[in-house]
Amino acid sequence: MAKPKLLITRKLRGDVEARAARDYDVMLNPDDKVFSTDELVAACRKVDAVLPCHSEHFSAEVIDAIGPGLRIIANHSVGTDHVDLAAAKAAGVVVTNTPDVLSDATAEIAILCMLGAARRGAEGDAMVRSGQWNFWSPAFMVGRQVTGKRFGVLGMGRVGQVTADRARGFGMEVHYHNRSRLPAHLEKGAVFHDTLESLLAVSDVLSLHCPATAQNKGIINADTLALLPDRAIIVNTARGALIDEDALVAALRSGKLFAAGLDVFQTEPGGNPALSALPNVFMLPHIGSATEETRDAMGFRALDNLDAFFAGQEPGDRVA
Ligand code: 8YV
Repeated sequence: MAKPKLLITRKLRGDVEARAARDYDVMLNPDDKVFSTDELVAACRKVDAVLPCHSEHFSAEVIDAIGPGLRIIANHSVGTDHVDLAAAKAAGVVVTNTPDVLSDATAEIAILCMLGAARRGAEGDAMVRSGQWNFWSPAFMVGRQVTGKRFGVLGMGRVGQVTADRARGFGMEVHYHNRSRLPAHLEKGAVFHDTLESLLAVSDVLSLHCPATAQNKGIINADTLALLPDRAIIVNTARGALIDEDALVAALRSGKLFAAGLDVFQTEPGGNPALSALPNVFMLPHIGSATEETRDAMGFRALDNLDAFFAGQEPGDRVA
């Protein structure tokens, strides 16, 4: 039987591409070129399945333009906001994601962002790197300590739960808001808040771990930032769309926020020059899941979903 035709849109690690080439008639992208929308549509028209990253956008128009040949979008990501799930469902295209396998890596980056923000990591690094470190004093580069502070988690899914575990390791008290309260064995003593407002009021550090659904877009804005304790710290490793960046810049400039640690931005790649201009922002280029181990695990998980689909089974991580 002919192998299913599979497009892998971006360059993945060697073992993942080798497994894909063994089991599929695979179209790779060895130069890691970013597809234009037209190129994405044209390439997807030639295959039964696509394994994309969050960098490829499957809007309703794109799904419609691809037409009936494409049977499954097996994402190499936990987030699926780059795919119009309703349109995919209506077109009979199955969609999967890669949950669980990136929770540890993303939690590590969230903690890095928190510490980088609290301890003025960007400022300190820039000073030493640029040769401008010519002074030391006990009053110099004083940051905020996270020990004993309240760690607010917005979205207590898998990444939120692991990040909360890591924050407990720093002696932080965990609070969270989620659509529903977790059972005690997952909550692990964290304080549940049934409203966002109630969580914000106690979050010395607020870490975002919710998906960028239409409802959540801009959930952190001038009104919600005002509810945080003065000199709070914001960490975002989820999606840039969750934050109104103009409001964030204003809160960082005014001192309402002590600092922010950001791995994601409204504009990616690129970021936001107004945020880059602020010394109290610690920034990374969307690398939450970028470890050797996790990249392999994400690729294999996406292939597991494809294997199940083409074996006539329900893929484990079906989201549409
Ligand atoms: C990935 C992500 O880097 O999984 C997600 O939703 O944002 C990141 O882990 C990216 O999507 C890789 O495809």
